[in-house]
Amino acid sequence: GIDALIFDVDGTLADTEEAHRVAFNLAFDRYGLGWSWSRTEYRGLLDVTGGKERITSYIQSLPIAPTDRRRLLELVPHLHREKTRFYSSMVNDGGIVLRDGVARLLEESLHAGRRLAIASTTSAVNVDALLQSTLGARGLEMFSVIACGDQVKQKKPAPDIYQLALRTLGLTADRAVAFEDSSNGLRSAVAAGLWTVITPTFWTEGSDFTSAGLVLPRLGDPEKPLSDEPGRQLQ
Ligand code: XBP
Ligand code: MG
Repeated sequence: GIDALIFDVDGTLADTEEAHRVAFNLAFDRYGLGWSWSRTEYRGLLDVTGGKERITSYIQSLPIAPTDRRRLLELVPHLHREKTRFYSSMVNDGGIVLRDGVARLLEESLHAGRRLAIASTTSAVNVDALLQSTLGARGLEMFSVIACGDQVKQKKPAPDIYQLALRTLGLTADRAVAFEDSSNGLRSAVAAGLWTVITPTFWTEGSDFTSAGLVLPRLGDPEKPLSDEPGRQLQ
C-alpha cells in the first residue's frame, strides 16, 4: 500500500512560475542590470532548476568579456536573495492560489491516514509562505516532511531531493507516490524510484512525460478556498 504522497511545489501545488519570473525581473531591475526575462524566454530558462542555478546559467550564456562575467557571477547570491524577498512577499500578499483539486487531495489523504511530504527545488521561506498563504495556519503542520532548496547538493532532475524526502519519511520508494508538473521533476522522482503523477501547466505542457505513471490535466475540480472553520465538511 501507499503510506505517503510527496508533492512538488512550483507548478504542482500552485502555478507559481509567473510570480517567480516577475520576482527575478524585479531583482534584475533593483541591480540596474537591464535584463527582463519574457514568458517565452523563461519557458526555456526553466530547463535549469533552482533560482541561483538559473541566473548563473543565464550569465554563462551572455556574450560578454570574462571580467564582466566574473563580476556578474559574484552578484548571483545577492540577486537571488532579492528575488526571494520579492517572491515571498508576493506569495504572502495572497497572490497565489492552489491548483484545482489540491486542497481536497491533501485533506482526504490525511483523513485516510496517509502522510504528506514536499520535495521542492525552491527555498524553504518560499515553501513556508506558500503553504501558509494558501492553506492557513495548518499549512505547515499538514506535511510530515518538507525537503527543499539547498538541503541537497544536486537539484532536480537529480533524485537527491526525493531521496531525502523518502529517507526522512522512513519509507522506500514503493510506499509513496510523487506529484509533479515538469520533466525535470519527473526525472528526479523516477530516478528515486517513485511512481509519479504529472499535472502539466502552461510552462511545462508538451514536455516528455513518457515515464510518468499517469498524466492528468489537474488533480480535481475547482473548489472554494479552505476555511479555518472547525468541522468543515469536504464534499
Ligand atoms: C521550480 C523551480 C524553482 C523556481 C525558483 O522547480 O525551478 O527553481 O523557479 O525557485 P520544481 P528559487 O518545481 O521542479 O521544484 O529561486 O527559490 O530557487
Ligand atoms: Mg515543479
